[in-house]
Amino acid sequence: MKLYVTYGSPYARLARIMVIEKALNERVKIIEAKTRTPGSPYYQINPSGRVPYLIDDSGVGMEDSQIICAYLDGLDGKPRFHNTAHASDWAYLRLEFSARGMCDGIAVWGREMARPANERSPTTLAHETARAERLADFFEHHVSDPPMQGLPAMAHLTLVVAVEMARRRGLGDLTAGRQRLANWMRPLSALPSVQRTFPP
Ligand SMILES: N[C@@H](CCC(=O)N[C@@H](CS)C(=O)NCC(=O)O)C(=O)O
Repeated sequence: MKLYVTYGSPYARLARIMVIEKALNERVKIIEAKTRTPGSPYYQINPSGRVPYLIDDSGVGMEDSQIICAYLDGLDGKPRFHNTAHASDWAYLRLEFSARGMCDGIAVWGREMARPANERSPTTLAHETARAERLADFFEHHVSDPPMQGLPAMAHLTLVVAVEMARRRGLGDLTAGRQRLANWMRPLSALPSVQRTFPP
């Protein structure tokens, strides 16, 4: 299989974490894609131009970290990060999707910052910073909820990747002054799969 990524993408990072967690390193070749570049040869592979993108053993391509992570996690018939009980566990799902919403906002912030300084929108940057802070407050109150405890699932990985991206890209340390979130993050940030996929 081939997994197209960029090393700064939080969504591609989730797929890369899954490859490591599920010991698929031998089966999945990770390839860096050239995104956001007019005429990139990657557009011939994935017309949307986004990462992650997985081409499976039969040559079929699939886009989006949610489906790719679920696919990779389920290949051995023993999904660990997509517990079947979670599929109808609304307490869990609500948190997973809030984590994803947080990641989406921080990604928008990162994209804005990647533009030339004179093309950045201060309104967008302020809007996304405020969203990230509000969601960090939300998780400060919810990381001790049962769905955020125990073995890591996609909700945990998504929140870790979002908070680490905010810190790495310069939006700020969302764990500062949020002790429960900081304590909750520590063991997850220390997972070898999370460490090995830390963005450049
Ligand atoms: N919902 C998608 C989001 C993927 C996404 O937005 N990827 C960004 C990188 S963080 C990308 O490939 N951007 C390139 C572009 O928009 O052309 C997922 O979960 O995989």
